[in-house]
Amino acid sequence: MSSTVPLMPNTDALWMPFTANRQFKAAPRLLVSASGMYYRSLDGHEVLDGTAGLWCVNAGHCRAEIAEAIARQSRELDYAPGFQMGHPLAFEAAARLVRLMPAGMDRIFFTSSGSESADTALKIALAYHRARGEAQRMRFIGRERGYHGVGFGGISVGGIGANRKTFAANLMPGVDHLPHTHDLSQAAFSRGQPAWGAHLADHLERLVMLHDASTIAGVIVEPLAGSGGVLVPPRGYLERLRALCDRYGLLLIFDEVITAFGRLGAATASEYFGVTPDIITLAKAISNAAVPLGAVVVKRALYDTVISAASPDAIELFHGYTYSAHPLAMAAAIATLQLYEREQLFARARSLAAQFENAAHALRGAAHVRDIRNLGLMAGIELEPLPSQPGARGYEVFLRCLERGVLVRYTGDTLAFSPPLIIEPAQIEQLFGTLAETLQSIS
Ligand code: PXG
Repeated sequence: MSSTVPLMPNTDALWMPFTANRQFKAAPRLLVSASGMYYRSLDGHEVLDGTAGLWCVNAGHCRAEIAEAIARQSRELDYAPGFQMGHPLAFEAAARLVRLMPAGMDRIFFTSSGSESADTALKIALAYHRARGEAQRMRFIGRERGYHGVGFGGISVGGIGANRKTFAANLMPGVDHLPHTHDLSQAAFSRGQPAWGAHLADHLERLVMLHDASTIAGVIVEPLAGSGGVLVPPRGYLERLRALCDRYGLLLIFDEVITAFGRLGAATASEYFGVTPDIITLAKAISNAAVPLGAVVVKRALYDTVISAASPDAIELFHGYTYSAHPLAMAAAIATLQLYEREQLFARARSLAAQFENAAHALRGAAHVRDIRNLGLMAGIELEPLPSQPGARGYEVFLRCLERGVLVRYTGDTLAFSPPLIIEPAQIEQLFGTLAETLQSIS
């Protein structure tokens, strides 16, 4: 970590994302370095990272192997065009990624973010149906409280009202939504997957009746919804979605931007739940967030269908990004995947999950807590909102925890925990212990 003390910069020029800019700039919170489980703040405090950045730094911060791979690559090949040209690391990264994916899902399209992955997945689904001669399958079914990034495709299938309302007039047409699965009267304080709620998948059947299967391209859900408040899928729910998609010829897209790479103790949520979709979107921990990177994983049959529908010399999919398979991102991904394997971090997450669950659920009965949800190394603790001030209590708890040296996320009044998978048992206790103290101290 740097020994010189950085100064508070002038904050005027930056328009910050998903941030209350004026509130932040009145009292900025700056992080200046990081290592392993900890950030260091501008004012010199260590902060335990209870969120792996934004659910993305699964191997912990500033890992030397990843940093070195990026530095080496930046000197050797900084950039190579990805259209009609290639470089070896792109193929190597794709091949390595395939080894972690469910059997048969072995074709990879690289993007630079989860938002790009979501929009790419939707476009691939459309291209697939068109290639099969069913171009009229253009509708998508998303889910309330779902988050699929901030592209127009992603906010259209997404189900977070605040992210949609400003742009409502220009959302993608032909989108409908399943109900979310959150119902405190039925499933509050469930440990792991709630026993209640599998029947909510049957709303897909209702939507198929309404729109007709022949107009629907696919269904996109997060297997476990993160940003919407850590909503764990009810037992049997994903299985039912899969069966209905099969029955009606709909592609099932799992947005695994948060859930992949060990968060649940397996390489993917698909593997963890034993439900294989047709398309998986990835980002975040794919490169340990050290360089922006996303990917879309598709079943071989989908790839083959799209590829073989075009004449042999033709571009099969008119889609891609300047930074698809960027050499630095490829180097970071390869080093990251090697690190996950060498340190067996997915198994580590699995072995810590029971302690994590117990530590989270120990807050049952603490002041203001109205629900606790968890799976793997992910937990959501939902607080009673302050009267007519939704989100205010979540924000206050976030601030007070930060003062106590622990970074948590809040989404509305739900606190979200998703630490790096290298977390130590004592740090798990610190995480939830700090929250317990904080809850006791606020009104
Ligand atoms: N899909 C899912 C499931 C996500 O969680 C995205 C897509 C978009 O990824 P990009 O890389 O375009 O941001 C995400 C991102 C939070 C939070 O605290 C969550 C995300 C991003 C920022 C904050 O809930 N998820």
